[in-house]
Amino acid sequence: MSARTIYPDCPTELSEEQISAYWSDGFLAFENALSPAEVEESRQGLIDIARSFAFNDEVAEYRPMTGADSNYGGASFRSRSSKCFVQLEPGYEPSPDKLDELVLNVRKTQDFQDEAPVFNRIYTSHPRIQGVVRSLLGQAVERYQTMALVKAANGGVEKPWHQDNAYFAVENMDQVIGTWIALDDATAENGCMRVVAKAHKLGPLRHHHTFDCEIVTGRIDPALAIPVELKSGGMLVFHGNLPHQTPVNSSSNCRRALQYHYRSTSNSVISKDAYYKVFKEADGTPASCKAALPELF
Ligand SMILES: O=C(O)CCC(=O)C(=O)O
Repeated sequence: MSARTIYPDCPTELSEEQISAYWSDGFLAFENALSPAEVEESRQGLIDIARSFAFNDEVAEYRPMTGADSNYGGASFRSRSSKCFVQLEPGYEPSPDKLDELVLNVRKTQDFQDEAPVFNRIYTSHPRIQGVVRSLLGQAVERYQTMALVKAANGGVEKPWHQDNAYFAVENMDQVIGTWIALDDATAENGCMRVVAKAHKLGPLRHHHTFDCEIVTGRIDPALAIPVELKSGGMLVFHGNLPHQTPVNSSSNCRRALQYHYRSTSNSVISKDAYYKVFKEADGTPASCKAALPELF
């Protein structure tokens, strides 16, 4: 078994060498982007959101599970006052008297940045995270999307190979950056991020819909995947076209992460239909998640 790569501590500004490595490999990884106190506050913040939304009809609307065999089929609680929602693992049946269990079975919390000050601070003004993003996108940065991803212990589901730009709709695909921040030590066993270095240079790859939106077989070689194992507080920064995946959590603890996306201000969001014409394969075939399943995106 090869030793875990130890990444450098997260700086507040990238060196020229790090910037070139990002454009060449499609990603960079760092330890200690968040302090242990910020990690702890974030973990607690996610638990608080789930507990305050769950079966609390004034705060959030409950939508029961629609299917156990789709990553989008889990039960959810949707805020009545913001866009935030908490989606549970597919197949998990929540119950109002089992909230401690429910918080361990969240799969995704979306648009959560305004639900606790710590999340907004990390998204908008954290010196290391903003410093890295601005080193790559320039000073004029727009915030694009927030998600927190939990992989439940003993079987939390796979997020299959995809490019985040397949979900988005921007004019310039090079100007979208994802930051993925570990809130637990992320390991190959519990479902850390895996990436195919340099594959962002392949451009848009066709996605189809299986249990989730994923790159069709044969476009990338998963055998080349690099597991990006990080200590809690570490951060992966990746290009919007970089294929990535997280496997099933086969450990006995949950694996939590925050994911914030940014784009440069000059990079406009366009309509999904216009994006069909941008996010396409070399032969012109529309390749985005909306092209794969129009009704979901
Ligand atoms: O953290 C994960 O499990 C997957 C995150 C991801 O790639 C995504 O949701 O786009």
